[in-house]
Amino acid sequence: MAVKSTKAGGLPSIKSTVNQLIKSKQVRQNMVNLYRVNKHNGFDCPGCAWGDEKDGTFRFCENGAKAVAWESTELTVGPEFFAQHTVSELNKQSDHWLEGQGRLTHPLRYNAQSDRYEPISWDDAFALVADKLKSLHSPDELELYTSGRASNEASFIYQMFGRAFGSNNFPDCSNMCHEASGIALNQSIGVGKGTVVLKDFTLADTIFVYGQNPGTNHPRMLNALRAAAKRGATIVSVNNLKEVGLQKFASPQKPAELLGLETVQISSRYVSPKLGGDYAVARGMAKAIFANHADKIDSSFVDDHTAGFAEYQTVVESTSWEAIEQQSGLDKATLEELAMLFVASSKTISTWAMGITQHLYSVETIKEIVSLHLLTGALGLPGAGLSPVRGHSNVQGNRTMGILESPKPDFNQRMKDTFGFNPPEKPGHRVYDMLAALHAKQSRVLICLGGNIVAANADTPFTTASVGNAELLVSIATKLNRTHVTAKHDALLLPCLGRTEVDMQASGNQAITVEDTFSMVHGSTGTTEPQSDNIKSETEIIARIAAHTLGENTPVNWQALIDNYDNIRDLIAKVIPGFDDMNEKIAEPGGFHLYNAAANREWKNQAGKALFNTNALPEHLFSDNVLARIKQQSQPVFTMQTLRSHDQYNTTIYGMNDRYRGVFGERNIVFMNAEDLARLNIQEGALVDIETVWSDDVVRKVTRFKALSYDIPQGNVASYYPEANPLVPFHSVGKLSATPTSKAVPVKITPVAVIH
Ligand SMILES: Nc1nc2c(c(=O)[nH]1)N[C@H]1C(S)=C(S)[C@@H](COP(=O)(O)OP(=O)(O)OC[C@H]3O[C@@H](n4cnc5c(=O)[nH]c(N)nc54)[C@H](O)[C@@H]3O)O[C@H]1N2
Ligand SMILES: Nc1nc2c(c(=O)[nH]1)N[C@H]1C(S)=C(S)[C@@H](COP(=O)(O)OP(=O)(O)OC[C@H]3O[C@@H](n4cnc5c(=O)[nH]c(N)nc54)[C@H](O)[C@@H]3O)O[C@H]1N2
Ligand SMILES: [Mo]
Repeated sequence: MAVKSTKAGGLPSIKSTVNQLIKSKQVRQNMVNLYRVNKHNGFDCPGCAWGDEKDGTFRFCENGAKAVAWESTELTVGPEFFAQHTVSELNKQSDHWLEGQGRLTHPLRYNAQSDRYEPISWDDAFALVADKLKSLHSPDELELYTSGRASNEASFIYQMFGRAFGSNNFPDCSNMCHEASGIALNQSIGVGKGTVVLKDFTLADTIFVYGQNPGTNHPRMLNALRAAAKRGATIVSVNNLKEVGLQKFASPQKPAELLGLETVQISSRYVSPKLGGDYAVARGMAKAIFANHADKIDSSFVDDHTAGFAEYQTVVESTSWEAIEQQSGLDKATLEELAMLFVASSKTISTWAMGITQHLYSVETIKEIVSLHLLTGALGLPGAGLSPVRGHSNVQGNRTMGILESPKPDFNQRMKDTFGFNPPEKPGHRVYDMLAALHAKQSRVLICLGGNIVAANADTPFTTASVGNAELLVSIATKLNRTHVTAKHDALLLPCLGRTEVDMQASGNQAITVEDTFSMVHGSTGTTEPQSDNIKSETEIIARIAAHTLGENTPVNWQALIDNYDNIRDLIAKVIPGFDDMNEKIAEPGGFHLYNAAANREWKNQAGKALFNTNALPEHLFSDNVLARIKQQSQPVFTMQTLRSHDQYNTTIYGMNDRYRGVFGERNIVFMNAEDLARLNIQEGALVDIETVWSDDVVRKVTRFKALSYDIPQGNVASYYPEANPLVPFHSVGKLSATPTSKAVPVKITPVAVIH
């Protein structure tokens, strides 16, 4: 059994933070950086999207510190490095090694003959992109990918450039992440975002945390949960495996807790459903509410604000307990208890993340969670509501700025009014469509505003082939990663500033803005001097590509936008609702909150009402043809989830440890239930091969993973992302979200034969 840590946070997390800073070889500047993180006049933490009161207090978390240290390393990779290594050689290195080489400092162009990245001037690079784009047969052959770190300013001009060029192909990391949340919330409550703000966590009586590991991925959320637990709020964790951070937490900011003298019990109840079983969990809770707590149904809220109640009641009551228990893996008594906790107060918040959104039925599952809130009216009240906890620090802002494949007509109208061109109306590509189009060579140019699509997406060989097909691959990046070394034809690697760095333009050091998971928009100003004069801001790179490409047809003076980002914000104010007087509003400490209609009980969806989920529970969590293959297997088939270790930021691997889960020095791990290990006759720590069971005949396999016993339901296993991505079939995506089902892959596990 992996020896787990017994609590999250505390002294080890401070030690680990400091170690990170020392290893980054820039201790002094890093301490200054940490001090300025998430403060007014400082920069927004490039870690997660959790919000903070921007009241000037010193706040950081261990993983935010890692993100800052990783970005502000003094190590660099310039032309000499690339002269020494061919791209094929680099592609043999690990993700950890590639990024660990340091910051990119020089624009580079891939030379397929020499198989090397070679220096190019910025002007030549921009001209090259412009020439290639002008040669395309159709704007649809261009793909514009975005990862969620890009600022509002960079995202806004990026989408404006793409639309002026004629494309709606804006795949982004949300397509692999919270897509289902946006779709489900838009349809059911008319706003694709969470309805609560940080303050609500101080008022809630009950907090349900579904499919999320905040101890690692949103450590600042633990402060909110800790405070809630201390004042007696009930916290219920619904998680497939036992996560230390959701059990006990010692705050690094409280001396007694830091010294290990005191820890706070976070969850008062912790249940572990089967993977994908949350739909049935929420359905079971609803069934128990109808049966045992009908008096807690807020009928005036239901009557005034919702539609579909009667059908919902019918479909819930007709779902059998047998089906609910079988699919959730939890028994009726447990679900009745959860229902009791849920109705105990209408000041209830539900939060969720990837354990909910990366499944076949994610959209429906979220609608079912929403329905519970509609029953008791736990929505649009202080201390009550829905909180999808976003990943990347500005992924929500990207969407607000128009990074999406199918904008609404009123957005297009405002774009037209502001810029004078007709934006394309045909829906563009999401990540899934983009990779399919590149695979089929229908798309020809891929521009990546950050991220690492090759390592991040499913089915690594398929994704690699797709990206390799790009006739021109343009990566705007801080560090070298797998995507860059996947280039096969022409490619540019354009080094950009990180959020911690000074972005000096004609009018001075530029602030950018971001939107956190609570829809708070605030400024961020870098404080570290960039490692090289040759690194440009994302905003400038996009503006120059746009200026070169659009030429005389340009709708704006790009140089003016580069000189002063206030000018970009003035344009945002014209196009995006809620951003009027943006420049004045971001000058306020803490920034401003974007109005959320659902939080005010106004329903902006088609029905004009909050909608109950009226779908029947699916019979199975895999589609029929996959199920047929599963049934043909002679050996047991497990469901695998792929998750993050404590030492990584998505595809960025900081280190090889996963402290809270007791794993050190390695990542090719599969966590299994001890009974399953015994059943397969696998010794603790033995090596196994893992192979996907799918409806096609493609072999998807990873080899020599170490099997460790863990507190996880029988039949379920867990492995780290991105190492396990080759196992996730490309076409295995959420029914309505097209998000890879990274938390539910059917696999068989075979011990590696030991050769004596
Ligand atoms: N340090 C750090 N911070 C991060 C990131 C990072 O990689 N490192 N990534 C950022 C990004 S982009 C995102 S989206 C978020 C991700 O934040 P999380 O969603 O917390 O990330 P995962 O590691 O994917 O964890 C999924 C959790 O859901 C549980 N789970 C999996 N499947 C199921 C299920 O079917 N049902 C239930 N009930 N539980 C399930 C897993 O056991 C695990 O605890 O974090 C953001 N913050
Ligand atoms: N199997 C499996 N796959 C998953 C997931 C999973 O849980 N399981 N999670 C999915 C999720 S939630 C997400 S969000 C995606 C993440 O997908 P992406 O967002 O594409 O990937 P990241 O790893 O966050 O991107 C890291 C790279 O971003 C670049 N970078 C870092 N900072 C900056 C910056 O400030 N500017 C620019 N331009 N570049 C920068 C660096 O070059 C770094 O290598 O992965 C998804 N993939
Ligand atoms: Mo994410």
